[in-house]
Amino acid sequence: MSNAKVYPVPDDIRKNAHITKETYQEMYQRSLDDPEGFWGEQAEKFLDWFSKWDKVYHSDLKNGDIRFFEGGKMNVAHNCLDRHLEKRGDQTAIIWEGDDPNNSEHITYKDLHERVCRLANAMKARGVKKGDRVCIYLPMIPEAAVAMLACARIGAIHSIVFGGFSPDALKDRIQNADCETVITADEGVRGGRNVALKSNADKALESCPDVKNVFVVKRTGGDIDWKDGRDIWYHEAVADVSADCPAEQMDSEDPLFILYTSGSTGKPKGVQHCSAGYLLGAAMTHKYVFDYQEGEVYWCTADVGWVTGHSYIVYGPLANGATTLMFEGVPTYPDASRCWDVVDKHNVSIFYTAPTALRALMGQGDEYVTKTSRKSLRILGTVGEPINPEAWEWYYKVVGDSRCPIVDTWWQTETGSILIAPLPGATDLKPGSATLPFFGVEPALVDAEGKELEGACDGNLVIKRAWPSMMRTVYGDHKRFMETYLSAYPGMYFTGDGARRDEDGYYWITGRVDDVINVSGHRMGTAEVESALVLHDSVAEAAVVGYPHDIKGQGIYAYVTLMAGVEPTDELKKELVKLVSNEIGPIAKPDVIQWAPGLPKTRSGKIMRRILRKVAANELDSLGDTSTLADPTVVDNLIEDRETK
Ligand code: 6R9
Repeated sequence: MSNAKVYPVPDDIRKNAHITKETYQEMYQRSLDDPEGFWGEQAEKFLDWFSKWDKVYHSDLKNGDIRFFEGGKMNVAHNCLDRHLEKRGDQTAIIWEGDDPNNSEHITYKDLHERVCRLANAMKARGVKKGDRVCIYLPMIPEAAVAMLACARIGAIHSIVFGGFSPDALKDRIQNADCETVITADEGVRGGRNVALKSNADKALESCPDVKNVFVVKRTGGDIDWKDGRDIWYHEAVADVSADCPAEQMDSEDPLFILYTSGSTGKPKGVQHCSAGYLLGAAMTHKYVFDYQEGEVYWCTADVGWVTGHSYIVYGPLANGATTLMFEGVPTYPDASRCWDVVDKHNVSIFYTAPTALRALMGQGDEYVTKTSRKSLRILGTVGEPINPEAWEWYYKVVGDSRCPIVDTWWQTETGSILIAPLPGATDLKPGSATLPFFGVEPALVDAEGKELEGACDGNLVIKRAWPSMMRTVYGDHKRFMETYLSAYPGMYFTGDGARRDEDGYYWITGRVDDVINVSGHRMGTAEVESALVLHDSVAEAAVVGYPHDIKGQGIYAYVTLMAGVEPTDELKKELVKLVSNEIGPIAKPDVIQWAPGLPKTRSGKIMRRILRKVAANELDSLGDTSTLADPTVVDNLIEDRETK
């Protein structure tokens, strides 16, 4: 891959970009050499303060004590709304695109401000105050953003639970964070189907006696149960209160939100983020990584239930006074042109999505894309998993008409904002590489003993110093924070990912370290083998895991989803083995290929390799928790096919 194709920065992008090659180098160096000066300046430039901080930062990764702009007073909702009112009160803040293509809405900054103030007052009237935790269990409707900002306005800490999670998962999260207030809707709507939210919440709440208030948004008007005294119609609650609600003065380090995320062990942990540092990270990266220009429409397709929705639908764009598009539906409804239809309908300039969505759309054929205009598009982005060069090229050529740089953004729930990514006007692209670190981010690769590796190499990805939007703790469990992230390599943050650095200093994320396979002593990223497999015209998607092998230690087991209409044959298996062998080397040849009509994925679209490893190893009685899968029956089918493979 050292001879990977390079896509230089296009001239027209470079000319107007916020950051060019020269300014990137200069600012990056300064951010490491003079962090006090650098972060102080950025915090003044990007945020509005009620009063200044005492100290720019305190970073003690050994003890997990990280503070930025301590003593400074600010408010996140004020920064996302109030300060914009004078200049852009009548500008659209949120374009909401409903599941039904005939249903959309423009919400101005002024309107959003009023809605936020009203909900903030309605919560206050019900006793919600600074420091309280509020659970948000909503579909992708404007009220989700309103609820986040209303919490921020009064200093309550939100904990969003993805609308696709089960009652059990919701219950665990409400209990863990001791939430007394829940904001939900009667039903959600996705892909033409209604999703029961209130009834899920009711089930969860049977085991949550401490919940006193349940605000219910009327989205569909469907039938729901009602508990008097606890349940409140959202629209009635906000109609009853004043539209004036001063923003609480928060300290920079006061928590803004908790977001649960799964690790390799135990129950999901509540990743806790602070106010000022988090917002600075989200705002800076939104502006620079996407090269956001005044007046552009920006669309991130994530759900607000994931960190990407927090930072790049709501907080980053609104802090920058941008117009952010919020989409209720799915990319394949009513058909696979939907995303591009929406781009044309709303003149979207920047489009940010996940590789898994791209691969799915790629499998449907190019016509769904090419029949749309997409001429408003300027920048494309990806997030969530390594993007295989094949999907990257498709995104670049077919979606972007070979005009639009693709920013492959590496980051995590824990990092709060993008840490490694190209900047459109500054970074030449290599398909499949997240490229270079953002300002203030000092990545390194270490071996298993924690020894830092130099030059072009492979290793565990760590970050050597704190950055403003870094998580501050695991809610209620600082010990777990230390153990999970800061103990493996003392003094450094361990990402859990493996990466390769090439001779240009570019980073290539190879996937979670536990997804790396060791075949006859050779380390290999599952993503590498997957990328090779999907090069084949007949392959829509592939997932690769290691399994115990008598001679090699680990063998390579590949689950392959074929394009619609392709016959699975032994001949095709041979072709695929040969393809991988040609692409990477004989060492990477899959030992087993199993046809997989579907792959087990989380609701955020990540392939659950843990389960695939168990099926491959034939450890069928220890599959573990499958409740967070989007479609648990996929696993049964894989097990059935395994026997006949
Ligand atoms: C933002 C988000 C984090 C994990 C991360 C890594 C994988 C995310 C990636 C990527 C390769 C990218 N990941 N972005 N891998 N290239 N551009 O996805 O957060 O849900 O917490 O997942 O996702 O493995 O460690 P989260």
